[in-house]
Amino acid sequence: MAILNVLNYPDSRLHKIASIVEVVDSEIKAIIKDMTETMYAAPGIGLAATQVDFHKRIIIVDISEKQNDLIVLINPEILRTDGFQESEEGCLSVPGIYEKVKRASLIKVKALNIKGETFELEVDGKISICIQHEMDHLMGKVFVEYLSPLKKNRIKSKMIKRNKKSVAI
Ligand code: K1U
Ligand code: ZN
Repeated sequence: MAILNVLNYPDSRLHKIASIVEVVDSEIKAIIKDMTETMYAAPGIGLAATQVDFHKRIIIVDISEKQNDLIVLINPEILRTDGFQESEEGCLSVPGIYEKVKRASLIKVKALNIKGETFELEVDGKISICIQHEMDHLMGKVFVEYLSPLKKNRIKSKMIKRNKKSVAI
């Protein structure tokens, strides 16, 4: 297992569209193991393959406090949504920035698990927000893109300065 590098916003690789996983083979299982280690080490409650520069439709989420309730979603598809909720989101690719985003309240999702079996999940609350956030990453969308151009550009400038500093150190 390995801790992978998480891409920092702004980075053009965060805007790539992930492709479908054709077969859940050993390469896919290995990247999922590494993503899990990376998410738990960060720590985070979700991670999309896009964020570790692997452009296949894979996301993982675990909103439990004890990091013992991992859900792997391969080729996730939203089947149904209901209602709206607004809450503060963070992102491992935009560290230290938390902003309110409006999303669907309830989602019904279909995906493959790590064994390549199809399953469905109907969730609301925090896990629903997290899955929607991670699915956006697979489409090349970072949560700051929901904000006003003014807020988004302020965050972008802050991140560029911060990224330059961390390269210099
Ligand atoms: O970068 C990511 O996609 C992960 C992100 C997931 C997320 C958080 C909040 C709302 C929507 C999606 C994070 O995990 S940021 C870190 C975070 O929120 C957190 C970390 C440790 C404990 C509790 C929360
Ligand atoms: Zn994110």
